[in-house]
This record gives sequence, structure tokens and C-alpha cells, in this order.
Amino acid sequence: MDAAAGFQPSEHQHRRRNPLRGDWVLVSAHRMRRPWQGQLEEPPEEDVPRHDPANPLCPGAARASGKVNPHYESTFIFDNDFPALQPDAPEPEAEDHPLFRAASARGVCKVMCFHPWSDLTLPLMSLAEIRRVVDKWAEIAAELGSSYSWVQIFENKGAMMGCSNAHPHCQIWASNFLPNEASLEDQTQREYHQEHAVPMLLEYAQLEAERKERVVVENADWLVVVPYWATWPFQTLLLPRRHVCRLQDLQESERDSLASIMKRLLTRYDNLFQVSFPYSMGWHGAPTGPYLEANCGHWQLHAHYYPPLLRSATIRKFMVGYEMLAQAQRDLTPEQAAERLRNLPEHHYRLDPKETR
Ligand code: H2U
Ligand code: ZN
Repeated sequence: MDAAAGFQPSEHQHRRRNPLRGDWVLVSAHRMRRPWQGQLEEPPEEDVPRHDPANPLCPGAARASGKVNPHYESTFIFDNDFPALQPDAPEPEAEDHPLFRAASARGVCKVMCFHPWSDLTLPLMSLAEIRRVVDKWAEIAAELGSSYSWVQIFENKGAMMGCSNAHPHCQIWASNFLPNEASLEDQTQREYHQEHAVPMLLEYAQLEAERKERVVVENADWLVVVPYWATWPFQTLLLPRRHVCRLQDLQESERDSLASIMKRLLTRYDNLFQVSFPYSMGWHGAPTGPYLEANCGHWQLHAHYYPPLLRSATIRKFMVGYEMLAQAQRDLTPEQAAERLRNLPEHHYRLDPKETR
């Protein structure tokens, strides 16, 4: 019997390979039919006050360090008062056995507020406001990247993703080393480039743009897909259509179109379960600092969005048991997730039908 006869990805479990991480995900879409009696999450707080003098991220407020924020009117970057990385840590002692290896970790941690108002999120900001966030990202990536090997820009949104403060913000951690994900993606992209003579994610974007079934939104410069190998239910990958190594390499028009595609994606995310959609997102681009001189031809700039929600605003995906001990598993297919996101309106559910921003 032909084992492939009648195979349907939405019906029949199978494995898909993630070429960026070199690992596999188990796709078992039929599991979406099972009843849910597990934990229900608290839906996010929707009535956040616009300004709270006691909120350390607000303009004019005092932070834990005692420093007082300026009355900022756009974006605002400050040094994290509880940094996981500091510039001046001493070297760990030389190892006495290969099973007890340590290495130096130096860096800086910053916090970037997107807007002076606590009750806004990126999808509810205007394009001009989002564009200012994009510009600040590029600026800080270049500034810290002049000396540090890796500048990780990331946003934890929503309490479910460990975000401690509803005020719209992200974090920037710059380090003198390549973190695990960075070094893995550096290796997989390098190998792909050596073998196929094209940047992996540039080729991937071209293929997805032709195939369409995993595309969520696109414009002249950018493409958002639920990647073929997605592990989180509504995970997406934001990709440029041309070869771009780093955020700071984006041209003016590409920054505008990035603001636009982010607003469209994040509005769809919020509309999916009519809730301010939680996620962790972050940017990956070619390494910096000592790597600035090296060839970055294998690298392609991209952003990952990892949202935890599965079925509703209160039912999340847990990456536990099998995922922790064996490998990642997902319940609906990436094609089904993309189709649901693609079919959503781009008018934010919290705005009146005629209201725009
Ligand atoms: P998260 O919501 O993603 O945790 O980010 C908020 C960051 O803001 C967090 O890393 C920092 C925390 O250390 N912070 C300060 O630096 N100063 C403060 O007064 C409060 C919070
Ligand atoms: Zn990546």
C-alpha cells in the first residue's frame, strides 16, 4: 500500500523540520477536537489608566533606582534598573574540568517605552508613532551593535508572557557573546548558504509568497507567514522581501512599510480572540561588534512572534510534558492558523467602525 495515499496534513500527524533551528515539530491537528478541562487564563486588563504617576514607565514618574523619567512625548529609552547583563563583571575562574565550564558574560540591558500613554499598544498607535519605534530600534541596534556581538530587541506583551507592566515597551539586551538562538541560526543559515548559494530566509520568503497558503499579510517590502515549522499555535515570522542583514540597514520606505505591516499583523492578532493578544516577539539579524567586519551574506533580518494562546483569550498552549522531554508539538496546522489570521478584519475591534489611527 502507498503510505502517502490520502495524506492530509490537517488530519494525519506528521513531523516538520525547522531549518532555522535544525530540529523538528510534531503536527497533530486532529487533537484540536479534544475537550478542554484544563487551566483557564485571566483575560488581560483592558482598562489601563492612560497616566499613572506611580507607574515607573510613565513620563515624569520615579523608577526603582530613584531616577525620574523625563516628560517624554514619543519613545524613551533608559537603563534597566535590574539588569541581567552589566558591562563590568569579572571573568569567571578558569575551569578545572570540562563538565564545569563557564564563560564571561558582559553587556547592558535597556528598556524602551513606545509611547507616553500606558493604555496604548502598538496596533492602536498611528503609523507615524510606530515608525518612531522602528527608527529607535534601528538606532539602538546600531549604537549597541558598534561594540556588542548581539543586540537582542524583544517585547514581552501581556502578563501571560511575563510582562510586568502594561505600559507599551520592549527591552534591549546587548551581550559580548552570541546567545544560543543566535548562534544556532548563524550556523544553520551559514550551512544553507554554503550549500544553496542563497540566503535561507530570502529563498523561504520567495517560496511562501508563491505558495500563499501560510501568508498572513504582505506588502511591497514585507511578508508575514505562519512558518511551515511553527511550534506555537499562531506563531509568525516577519520577513523582508529583499536581502537585509540588520534593522539599521532598512531604508526609509522599508521602515514605513514595516510600521504598516506590524500594525496590520498586530490588529489581526488582537481581533482573533478580541483581546490584547499576548506574545513574545524579537528581532534577529546578523551579529555585530567584532562580527561587523565578517561576511553576513547568509543572514537575513527577521522578527519572530510567539503568542501562547491556542483556542480563546483564556486557553493557552502549554509547552510542557512531551515538549520539554521529547520535542515540540502543535495542534492546528500552520496552514489552518494562517487562514484564520488571514480572514480576520484589519479594523481593530476596540475602535469604532469609522475610527482610524
Ligand atoms: P517587562 O515588563 O518585560 O518585565 O519589562 C519591564 C522592565 O522594566 C523590567 O525588566 C524594568 C524591569 O527590570 N524596570 C526598571 O528598570 N525600573 C523600574 O523602576 C521598574 C521596571
Ligand atoms: Zn530567528
